[in-house]
Amino acid sequence: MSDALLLKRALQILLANERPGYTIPGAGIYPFQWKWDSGFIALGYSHFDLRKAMREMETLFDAQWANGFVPHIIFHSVAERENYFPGADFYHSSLSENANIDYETTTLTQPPVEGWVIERIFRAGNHLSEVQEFVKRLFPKVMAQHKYLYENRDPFNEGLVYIQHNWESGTDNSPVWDEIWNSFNVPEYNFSRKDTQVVKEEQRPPKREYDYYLYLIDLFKKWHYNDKSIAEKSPFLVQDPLFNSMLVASNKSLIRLGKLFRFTRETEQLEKWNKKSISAFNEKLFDKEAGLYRHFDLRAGKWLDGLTSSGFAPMFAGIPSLQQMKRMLSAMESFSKKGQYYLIPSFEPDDNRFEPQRYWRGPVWVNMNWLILEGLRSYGERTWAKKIKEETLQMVREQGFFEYFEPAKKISRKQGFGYGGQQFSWTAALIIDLLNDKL
Ligand code: 9WN
Repeated sequence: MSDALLLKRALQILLANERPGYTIPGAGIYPFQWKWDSGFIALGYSHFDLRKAMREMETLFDAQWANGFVPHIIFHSVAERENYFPGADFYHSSLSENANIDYETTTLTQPPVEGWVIERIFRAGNHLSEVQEFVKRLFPKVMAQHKYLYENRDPFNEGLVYIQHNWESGTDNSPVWDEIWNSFNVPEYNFSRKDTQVVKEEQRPPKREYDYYLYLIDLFKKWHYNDKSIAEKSPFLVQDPLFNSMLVASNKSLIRLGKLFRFTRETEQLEKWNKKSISAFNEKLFDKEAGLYRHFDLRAGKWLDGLTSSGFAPMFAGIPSLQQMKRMLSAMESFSKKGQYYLIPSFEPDDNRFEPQRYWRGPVWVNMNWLILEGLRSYGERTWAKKIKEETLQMVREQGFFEYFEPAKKISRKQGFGYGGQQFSWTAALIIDLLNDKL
């Protein structure tokens, strides 16, 4: 497929997934607005329609809570209620004193990509007063989100924030969570899965894992979604390298924007937060032996077991030194299984828990590839960045605009399809970005 055709398809997908004021990640499987998806989607829009890009972000922040928290799903459409589980009635967000009263949302968040997304939108249209006004309007909202995270998700004041649920990581069923699930017991829940009606079971998390996901939310409900109680009592409390990288990268973007738009007090605060975050990040999460960053379990007081593509995300935020970055390249090489796999499988292929078709336990994801290649480029590692870019385009050409992808090149060539949702928005949005890129 030619680049022109690929671009045309990508544009068609984004527009087909557009709803009034927001864009769904994928029809059938994800019928509402998702937080970090909206960030990648806005980036795609910024190449051809800045208004759509700005609106995607504005709609997301309309659902922000009183304490700055930004929920991970906004259940805009009543008509789609029956098509996703767990929905608004499971979360029961009004149990929290901070919940948004105008929108039905979840009570979990997702990686804070908004700061750097807004900077990219600004760069795409900085000469336009409409875009400048947008930045001025959104800056305090993104700032409020960061304040929420630093004040409520960093109980030991380390500069690293924790996630309270696997759905907050964006990498839902990564094998790194397995040992947490093995550390406690939960009841069997009775519910009807919606995801497995549209995607094959072997590509989604098993039912027993969903019981754990739901149980955590039930615990939080009991505590009225109070972060202090969650930090004190919940069995799931993790410092995630992807989530924290997005926070640091967004801090950096806000610092640059804050200087331009004279948010002086905020810029000083962001600089303080970031200095602390970056040094804690390197001291606590970098695994010298493996050559990449790890997840830290605050409950057990140790790294979680397993190497994931999230461990490469700190490059996007400029966190590793040049020497650490070089070390990460050899880790990346081993994820490729001597070139047999497309870069970058979501989980280390030599680990016996690796599953090439199952969601975040092995398949390649376009958003992770995009973050990592942007990170490499910022270090001047053009060869690797280009390699990931080309492999990503090739994989999408062979398999289509799926949610996630078969890593084995041999199978990819023959099979002609990927996994999970089809006509997936962030895959389309980021392909638009890659095709517009000069790399
Ligand atoms: C739960 C929408 C989202 C992504 C996540 C991805 C998946 C949801 C689900 O889909 O998660 O949030 O129901 O499986 O893991 O990263 O934002 O695309």
